[in-house]
Amino acid sequence: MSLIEGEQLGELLRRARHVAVLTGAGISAESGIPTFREAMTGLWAQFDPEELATPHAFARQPSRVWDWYAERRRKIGTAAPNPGHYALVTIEQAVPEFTLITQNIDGLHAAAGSRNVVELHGNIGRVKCSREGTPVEQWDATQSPPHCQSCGAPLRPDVVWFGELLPDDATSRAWEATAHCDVFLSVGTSNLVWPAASLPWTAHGHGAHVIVANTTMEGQRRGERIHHLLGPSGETLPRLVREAWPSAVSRYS
Ligand code: BJW
Repeated sequence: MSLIEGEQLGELLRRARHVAVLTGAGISAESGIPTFREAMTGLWAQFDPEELATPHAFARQPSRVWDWYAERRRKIGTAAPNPGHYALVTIEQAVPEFTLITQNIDGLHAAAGSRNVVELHGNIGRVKCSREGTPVEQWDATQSPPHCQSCGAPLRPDVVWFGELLPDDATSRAWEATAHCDVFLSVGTSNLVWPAASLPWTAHGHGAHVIVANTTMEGQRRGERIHHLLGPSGETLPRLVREAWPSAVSRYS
């Protein structure tokens, strides 16, 4: 584990030229959105991801998959960003270069005011044709799933399922930032899903300091230039920002 803590991590952040951040479901937990893999509370405790978040599942049970996403879209629609999201906005405003790479599909980083956001796994607010991939603005909410008006194929959420490739543009922006940042912040992710899981260690391999913010050390690497902020990111990130920029005016202070 890192030997530098608190104020020294703040100093590290304050001196950074390019900060890259990878967020996962944990950063939105304090906004009331369940994570995926935590026993009892995670989304996957009630639903098997292999049954729902795959193209195969959608082909077999389109209505079940569509309804699951419709319910999550409704829940996300009532959620608001939390102090962890706002802390990242403050960092973006304070450092010369900043890239926020998220695995989340909830849109809460943009809602908080983050600007340079890379959505690796899509966005639940968008819907596309499952055959042609064309974005669809309006659909018949009484159907499950609704169908494409142009080709008749079922519509699906514009998210990345297991076995699917990540969007090209998001992938190149994420890997570019990862290779060039000097501080990489990994927030609220179990680091189990590839290729996103490789990003912190790719940054580390290029010489970056990696700060891991999570409620648990489970599954997280330790070593030189790897630092841990243990606790809910809605508390640890604002504290880190206050240590870096004591006078920062923000939504959470
Ligand atoms: C807090 C907190 C608080 C809680 N504060 N922290 C074998 C080996 C290696 C790879 C593979 C393999 N077999 C298949 C693969 C590839 C596969 C993969 O990685 N599978 C693994 C399960 C093994 N990956 C893919 O298929 C990807 N595509 C790909 O690789 O293409 C090339 C390829 C094609 C074909 C074959 C092989 C390769 C695509 C992955 C797409 C993932 N999609 C999902 C669903 C998105 C849509 C939706 O939301 O429904 O993305 S799955 C799900 O997991 C979602 C998440 O973005 C993603 C990551 O989860 P995340 O965010 O880390 O959440 P959790 O719940 O796991 O963790 C929460 C964390 O927060 C925990 O650590 C908590 O402690 C912490 N926490 N509260 C701070 N308050």
